[in-house]
Order: sequence, then structure tokens, then C-alpha cells
Amino acid sequence: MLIKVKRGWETPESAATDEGVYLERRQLCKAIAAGPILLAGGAPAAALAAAAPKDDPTADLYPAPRNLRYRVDRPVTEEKFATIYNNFYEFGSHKRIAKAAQALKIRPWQVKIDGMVEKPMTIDFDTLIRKMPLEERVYRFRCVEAWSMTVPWSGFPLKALVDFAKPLASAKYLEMETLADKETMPGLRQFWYPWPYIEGLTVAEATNELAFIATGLYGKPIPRQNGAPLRLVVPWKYGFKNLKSIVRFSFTDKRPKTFWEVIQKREYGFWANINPKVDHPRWTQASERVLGTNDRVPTLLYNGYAEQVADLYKDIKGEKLFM
Ligand SMILES: Nc1nc2c(c(=O)[nH]1)N[C@H]1C(S)=C(S)[C@@H](COP(=O)(O)O)O[C@H]1N2
Ligand SMILES: [Mo]
Repeated sequence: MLIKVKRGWETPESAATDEGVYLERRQLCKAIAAGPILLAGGAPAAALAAAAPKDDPTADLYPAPRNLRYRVDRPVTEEKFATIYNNFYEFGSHKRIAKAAQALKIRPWQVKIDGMVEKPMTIDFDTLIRKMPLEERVYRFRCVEAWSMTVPWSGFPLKALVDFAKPLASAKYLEMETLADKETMPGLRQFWYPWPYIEGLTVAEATNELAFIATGLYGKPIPRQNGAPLRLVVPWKYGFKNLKSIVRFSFTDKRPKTFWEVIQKREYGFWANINPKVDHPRWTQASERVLGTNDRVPTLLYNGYAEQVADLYKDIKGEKLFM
């Protein structure tokens, strides 16, 4: 039994996470069908919790305390769907890469922090994570291909890493890079893709309260197929911005050339903010299929996070913000 120091936003029942509670919550949501739903409490959560992999050196950090500020009025996607239907082109350009991704070597894992920072460094993931304030957040997630899910990520605000990195005032963007390892990633043989997978945010976006680095999923260390040991989560942007298995955070004054932008700039831009009224050139973005169900639901502006992020864009003119 883990004893944790309670933070202000923590309630007793939020200290543990498990699929059972989510399932129960799902039923609850179906029954109520409208309005914000409180997290199910009172279930013997700890007793139901699935075990974290014992050989993971961060296993003791999970489940992280849930931050109740970040919850949504949608049922949480069942773990089995979020962990078998994935996009991770390094392991193949289709959705069934979970098995192949088990080849990913996640220890030792070095993270480089460089570019326009006070002091460039390379830090071991296990050292880094223990310097960061871990919590759990339930977020919506919307892929540009018009499927969506709702999952509990564990991790820390990207802002905590930015503060730790101490960028210079001249830095305007944060460029991030995924591991590119030919030995374990068969997708890299598809040489026409511009490896490594690069993504980027403005520093203002990176320090927005919603920008999150996930190290866990469903109250356990994050599975390889979902981007172990650390991946970006920016829920107001299309899925492809949420790069996986990050090895480098680099501060720069030049806008990064992102992976999908290099492949097809007319379809996948730098900003990629979610907007149901701005269609993809080849399909509508008005609605989305809910992963693991036959439901289609309307897509929301900024994926439902306008309150937190709309201000970031109010002074930006002449940019394709929703592409
Ligand atoms: N390195 C890397 N990160 C990636 C991708 C990828 O192919 N490679 N695919 C992206 C896309 S298109 C989506 S929708 C999400 C999927 O995340 P999930 O598999 O955890 O649901 O990962 C994103 N991050
Ligand atoms: Mo995606």
C-alpha cells in the first residue's frame, strides 16, 4: 500500500486508478448521459488495480495522484482499446504495432535538453522523472483521422520540464524528437519518411497548463506502443502532434519542421489545432468515431479545451491554425 502526501486537489478516492473504476464510470455515464460526471468513488479501487510491471524502475510512482481539475464528461476508453489500436510509424504504418513495439528498449533512456538553454544537458529518464511533479489527468484525445479516445495519463506538466531546462528569453519554440533506432524500429526501413519523428510547439504552448508529458497510462508506466518512457500530450491538437518516446527537447528561435509537415504540408501543418469547421482536404473533421464503440460524436473546437488555450492564438494572424 502506497502512502502519499495529499495535495489540495486530491480526494481520498482519487489516490488509486484502475480499469474497474473506469468501467463502472462508463456505465454511470451511460445512465446519466448528460452533464459533467464526477469520478466514481467508493469502489475498492486498490483491490482491483492491475499490477504495474515489477521490473519497471518507476513502478513505485504509480498510480499517481489524480488531478481533478482535468476530467471530462465522456466515458473513459477501455484500456484494451487504447493499447492495441495505435499509431507509431517507427514500428509500421498501420494500427497493429503493439506487438512489434515491445522491441523498444526503454532502459537506459537518455534525454537531451539543448539549444537555447542556460546549460545544455543529458539526463537519465529515471533521474528526470523523480524531479518532476507526477499526477494523473483524464484528457480527450483526437486523431486527425477522426477517431478519438479519453484516457487517464500520468506524468507531469511540460511546463515543469521547461522550467527545469531554463530556456533563454530568445527561445521561441520547443522542438522535440523521437528515438530513431534502426535495430529495433522496422518502420525506419521506410526510408522515404523523414526520420527522426520531429514535433514542435511554441514556448507559449509548451508552458500552457494543458501541455503534458505522459510517463504513465491507466495508472501504470506507459506501454511501449503508447510512447514509453515519455511522450507528449497536447489534447487540443490533433494526435500526430503528440510525439512518442522522446529523446530530445531543444529550444530554438526557428519554427521546427515537423514530421508530417515535411511529408504533406497541405494536410498536416505545424499548428494542427482541432476545429470541427475546418475539414481535412480529404475528409470532414465535424465528428469523430469513439474508439472501442460504434458511437460518432461531434468534434469540439480545440477538442473542448478552448477555455484553456484559445488565448494563445488571439494575436496570431495569417497562419493556418487548424491544419
Ligand atoms: N514517434 C511517433 N509519435 C507519434 C506517432 C508516430 O507515428 N511516431 N503517431 C502519432 C499519431 S498520428 C497519433 S494519433 C498518436 C497515437 O497515440 P496512441 O497510439 O498512444 O493512441 O501518436 C502520435 N505520436
Ligand atoms: Mo493520428
